[in-house]
Amino acid sequence: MVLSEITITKAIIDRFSRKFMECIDVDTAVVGAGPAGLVASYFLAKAGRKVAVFERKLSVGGGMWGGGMMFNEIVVQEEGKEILDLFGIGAREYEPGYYTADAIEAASTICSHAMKAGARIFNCMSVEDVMIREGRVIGLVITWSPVQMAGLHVDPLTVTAKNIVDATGHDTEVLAVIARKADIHLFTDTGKILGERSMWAEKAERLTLENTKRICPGVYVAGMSANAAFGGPRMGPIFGGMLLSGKRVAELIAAGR
Ligand code: 48F
Repeated sequence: MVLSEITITKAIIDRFSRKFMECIDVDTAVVGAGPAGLVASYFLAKAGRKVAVFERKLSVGGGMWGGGMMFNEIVVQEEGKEILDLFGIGAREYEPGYYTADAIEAASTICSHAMKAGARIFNCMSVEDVMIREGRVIGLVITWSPVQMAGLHVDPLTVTAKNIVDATGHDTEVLAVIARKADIHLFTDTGKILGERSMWAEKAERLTLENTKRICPGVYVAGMSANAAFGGPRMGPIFGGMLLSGKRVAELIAAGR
């Protein structure tokens, strides 16, 4: 068989276009393919929801690959270990209640499970704005990340979603654009983003779960974004809260809460 470059080109454009077309109106759009976003997309897809994940970077996994300060091991406490076990990620007890896992195994395995469950992930796509109708966020405005990076003057495209998950980590990027551009009152004490506080692992891990919730009509927060939105502290390279937050947000969406 003689390989044709044109067939290769057509195959990629054709397959990608179909995949993308299937995701321009979804049940849930997850912004950010870090640990919280990936776990959320796994559970949502598993529950039969049509879910698309938009990730700014070329790679998925967010802050997980680098473990702590690029020592590529993560720590997970007892509560979060159930998620590692579910995905078959090797966890070793370090001291009672503290487990470690290889950061590369964790990130790649969670991503693989999310995709095999049916989630679709679009890397190199950045969410730069939202669409709002009658006080509810109904969709995302997306562009290619390299367009943003190069500062090119190119108009974006849009996707609609019944539910949006801001899993963008420390910068709460979806909420930030809502706060900047819309009159929507967030379900926080002030109605605005409260902002992340300094490192306190114990408190932060607990609060991550509490703060995982609907933050305005159409939008949920998960992972570090949830803590930053509700004024919780950061926690550093312990990941149980991130994993459980992804599961929690999927449960809330499935229950319509
Ligand atoms: O930062 P990230 O890993 O968020 P997370 O899932 O987990 C936080 C931990 O990694 C760590 C921690 C300890 O547990 O505190 O920081 O809450 O992943 C967020 C992802 O969102 C992407 C970003 O590139 C990253 O991969 N992202 C951020 N803004 C956008 C975005 C955007 N506007 N559009 C698309 N993707």
